This record gives sequence, structure tokens and C-alpha cells, in this order.
Amino acid sequence: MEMTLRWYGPGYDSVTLEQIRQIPGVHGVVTTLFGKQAGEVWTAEEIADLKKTVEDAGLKIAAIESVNVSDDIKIGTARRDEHIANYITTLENLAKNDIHIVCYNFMPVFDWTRTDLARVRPDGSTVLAYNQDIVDQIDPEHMKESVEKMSNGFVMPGWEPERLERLKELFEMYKDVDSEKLFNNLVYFLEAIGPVCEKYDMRMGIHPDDPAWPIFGLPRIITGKESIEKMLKAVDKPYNGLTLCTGSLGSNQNNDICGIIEAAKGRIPFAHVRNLKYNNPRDFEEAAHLSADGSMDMYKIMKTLYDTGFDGIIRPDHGRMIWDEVAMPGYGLYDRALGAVYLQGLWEAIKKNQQN
Ligand SMILES: [Mn+2]
Repeated sequence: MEMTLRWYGPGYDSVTLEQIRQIPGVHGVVTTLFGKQAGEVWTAEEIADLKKTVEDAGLKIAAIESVNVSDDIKIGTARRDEHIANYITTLENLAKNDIHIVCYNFMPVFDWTRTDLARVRPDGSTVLAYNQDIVDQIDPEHMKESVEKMSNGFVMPGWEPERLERLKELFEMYKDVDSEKLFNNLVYFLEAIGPVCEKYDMRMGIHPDDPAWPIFGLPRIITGKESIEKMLKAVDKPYNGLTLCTGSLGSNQNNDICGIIEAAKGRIPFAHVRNLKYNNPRDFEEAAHLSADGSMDMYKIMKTLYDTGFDGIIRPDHGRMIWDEVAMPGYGLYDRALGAVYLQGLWEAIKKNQQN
């Protein structure tokens, strides 16, 4: 287990590498070339520049989150093969820079979705929250405006303005894409990148859909144990793995996170571990990482990772906004640092308990 922190890169993140370096036990970051559009090539030089920035600060790049998959690939348009060729070149260029773990998702149009980016909790902290009744009432066009208003002037991951400008067109493009077609396009993509992944020992970790059910009439295909097993079996190779995201999978209360960890044993290169609190079946809010603050048993999750031989990288996930910090919602320094240390505390105790 290697603890890391997500960092969006120069110009996109309020948190500095110098601050991250001072979080106990964190020696690596998970980062990206944030300005890149899905479908574009990442050159070896661009990656080397990013790597140098990180290494000059005394850290290393532990993984990329994300190399985004274009809607053309997800839909299977005429431009799919061109975009896949570019993706393969990007993977080669990452490997040349000794980066071997890549997170991506296969969610149509929208990345993770929340209805509130700063809900106030009883302790005065603010968190991301989701309410299904609100989602049912708004059309995606208004979703865009409300997210823009709520995001403190930061560009939200997955909600980049360039992409949201094309909403209407995107919905039209996805008109004939049902869950079966989307899944087949995922398999097509995974098979196409297979040779380069195997040649360079790349480990791909698909991020689960968040929330873990279809929204706005768009299909979602990585939502729970059954769909994850189906995905892992469809391309049954070590390079085809899962980014275990407890918060995303946990958005569906029927998901047994520990059962999913066991089912994906050996195929989890990367884990996002965070807690959330369910208020009722249609409303949840993100919580501190501590088990007692939310609805999840974080000890049990960490223990199942340990017991299944998890040897990948891990990061705390969305944090609360606390101590008057102004940052991208979910991605402040303080609460994620608390999360990183708490998770390492659980891990240390589990490990020593097993060894004694
Ligand atoms: Mn996640």
C-alpha cells in the first residue's frame, strides 16, 4: 500500500506540492495534464515536464488520474480508432516516463455528479452532496449552470466548460447508445490498448460510475459487483483492472464494498477510499474519512484490502472543506490530509495485528 494525494497540476490546484510533501507518509501524487482534451495525444515531453515539476518538489508521480476516454470512443463513432491510436501513444509516452498506473472512466457525458457542492454539516464544515429528487427535477442544461455557480471559480473535474458547451450535441450522439452498446465499446477499447499495456506493464483502473446508477437517461455500466465482474472477465488480463472508489460504489447502499474488493482481488491497482453519510435512500452527503462520521466501516474496508493482498496505490478522496480553506470543492488540503493519516493509521494497526 502506498498513500498518495490527488494533485491537479500547476495552475489548477490551490494545494501546493510543498504542502503535500508535509503530509506524513505521502510521497507520491496522482496527477494529470488537466488542460488536455479527451482524444488528444500527451507527448513524452509534456509528461516529462510534469514529472520534473513533481520530482523537483521531492515527490513522484504514482499514477495518472485520468487519461480521459473521448465520447467518440464511448459512442463508437467514425473517429474512435483515431482517438484510440492517440490513447495508445499517450500510454507509450507515460511508460517512457516510468508511469504505469492509469485511471479512466467510461461514464457518458457527465463525470461524477452532485447537486450541492457546499452543503453545511452540523460541525460547520461543507461537503459535496447528492439528492435524487433535485436531479429528477432539473434538466442537464441547468445542472451545468448550477455547477458553475457552485464551484468557487475552479474548474470541476469532468465538468470542463469545453465539454459542457457541447451538451446538446452530446446527448444527441448518445441517443442510440444503450448499456449493452456502451459495454461493447468499452471492451473494444480495452482490447485495442491491450498490446501496449502488456508491453509496458501498464495497469488500467476503470473508475466506477458516480452515482452508481443511470442519470439523465444515460446508461452507466460500472455500478456494482456484477458489472465489475463482467468487465474484468470480458478482458481477463492483469492490465484490465478497477479503481476501487468506495464513495462512488457506496453511493448505492446495496453495494457490498468488501464483497467487491474480494471479487476484484489482484485487479485493483488503485483505490480511492472515502466515507459518505446517507440521510435517506435518496440523499447522501460526503463525510470525514472517520467511520463514525459516515455510513461506512472504513476499518473493514482497509482490512479487506489488506487481507486480499492489495499492493496498489491508495488516496483519500473528496474531503470536507474545513478551517476556512478556499479550494476546489472536495479537493482542499486539510481534510484530505486528515484522511490520508487516518487511513494509514488503520493500515498500520491492521498490519501489526496480523504480524503479532
Ligand atoms: Mn473516486
